[in-house]
Amino acid sequence: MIKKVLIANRGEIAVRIMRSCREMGIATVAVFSDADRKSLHVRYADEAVHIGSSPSTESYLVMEKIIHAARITGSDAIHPGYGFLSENAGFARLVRKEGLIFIGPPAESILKMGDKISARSIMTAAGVPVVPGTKEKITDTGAALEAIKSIGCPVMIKASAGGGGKGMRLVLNESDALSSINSARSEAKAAFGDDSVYIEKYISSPHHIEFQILADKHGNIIHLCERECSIQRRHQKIVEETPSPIMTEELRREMGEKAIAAARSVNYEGAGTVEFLVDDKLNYYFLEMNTRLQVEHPITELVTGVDLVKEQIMIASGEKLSYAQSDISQDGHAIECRIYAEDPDNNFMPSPGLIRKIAEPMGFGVRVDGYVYAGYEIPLYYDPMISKLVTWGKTRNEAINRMHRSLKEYYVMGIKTSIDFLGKIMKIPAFVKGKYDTHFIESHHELLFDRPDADRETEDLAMIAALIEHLENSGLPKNGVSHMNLSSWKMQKRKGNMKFFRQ
Ligand code: MV4
Repeated sequence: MIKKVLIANRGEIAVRIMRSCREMGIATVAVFSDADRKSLHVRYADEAVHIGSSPSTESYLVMEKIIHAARITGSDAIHPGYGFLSENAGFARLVRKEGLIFIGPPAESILKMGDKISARSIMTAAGVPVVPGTKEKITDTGAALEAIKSIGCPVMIKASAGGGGKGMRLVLNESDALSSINSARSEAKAAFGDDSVYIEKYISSPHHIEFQILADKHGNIIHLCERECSIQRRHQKIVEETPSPIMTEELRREMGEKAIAAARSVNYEGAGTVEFLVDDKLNYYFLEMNTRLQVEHPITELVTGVDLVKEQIMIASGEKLSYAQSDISQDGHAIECRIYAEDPDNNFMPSPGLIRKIAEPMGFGVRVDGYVYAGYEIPLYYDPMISKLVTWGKTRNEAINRMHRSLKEYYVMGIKTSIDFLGKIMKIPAFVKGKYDTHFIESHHELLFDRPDADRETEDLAMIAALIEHLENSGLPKNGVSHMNLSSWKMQKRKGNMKFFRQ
């Protein structure tokens, strides 16, 4: 029986996990760094332990400090969330060696999937299709060159220890092969301390589609259908949805079975995600498996009705899955937008700082997984994601329209955010039609990003001049009630709406 869980994470995911714990009657322990003293995850928890200074290498990544915090609070279990120590096999092992429950997969499963070449060969043996390419670790440049010649360009060079695009190079012509091999290997060496690579045939304009799976300690494994994650920028997902607009009933059944086979082949336990590339002819290929709860898990929860964190906790307690495969179906459609403290019109530069005011969307079919509040200062030490806005609709169109109105309701003052940028995505015809792939953002640059700075400044000046004139000419009524409320909120929401200034 798990009675108290320590959450070895911060921000929105720590709060998300605590919410499920509270519903299950489980006590929660937060850990926090200097920068997170006032973070909502600390306020939300039943207890909180300070674990060090702001850099994550001195707090959230220090295994011994997390274990110590669990000890002194009498926690039974540790939930790692995503990022930080969540896919660290050594941590999973250490937690269990200390007699605590790790709410996650066995260390062995993490290790097998963490080495991408080992994962490829295990998948092949399990009958899960992988992208055609090399089977052995390549550790010298000559062998890499040979492999590229025999597979034939275009190819992808990928780091064995990689994932998420690090140490990856596209080679279009054989003449570029040598320099790409060298740069991929040195990047891999610097990032992972391992410069071994493998080579795959390049799949052009693929979809990134992943399957959620749940596996208990009794050999039961189910899948909870797919998430379409093709809308991303530099390997950062921006918008995710389920069902995928390109999915068919038959393909879902087939890929779901392969995802289950993938999990079974590494003796998986807990919640996990099997990622696939899907080409325009609906051929699919195993890419990698994420051995953790993912950022975008809520869209699966909204259409299947399954609380994935509760299932993780029950699985870790040794219970059987509460659902059979036949209990799982998709009801309606869900979309997630990741809200970042970043400036999309300035190369997505992080925009940490004080949140002066905030109003989050509400209403039917709207879920906000966040952790910030008015008066909170977003630290510069961690990922600048401030929340995930998730909408549900009976149909895809309803989910899109609901997302659009929710983004319009979302108001944050004090920092730059990606909210307006996401609103533009909801209106792009290719998105509305569900006709997009992993090149979506770069293919719609014109519609998504502002004109050059010079233009913007001229327009800003014109608006400021119009506003000053308006303020000088309009005395507000004595009772203070006005149909024209020039609060900073409306100013912000009506930015660019010249009608407002001209009336
Ligand atoms: C590929 C590919 C095309 N062909 N592999 C990017 C992240 C990493 N996990 C794998 N990635 C890719 N691997 C082959 N053989 C294209 C990508 C890719 C991509 C994949 C998923 C989502 C977005 C992407 C954006 C660019 C490239």
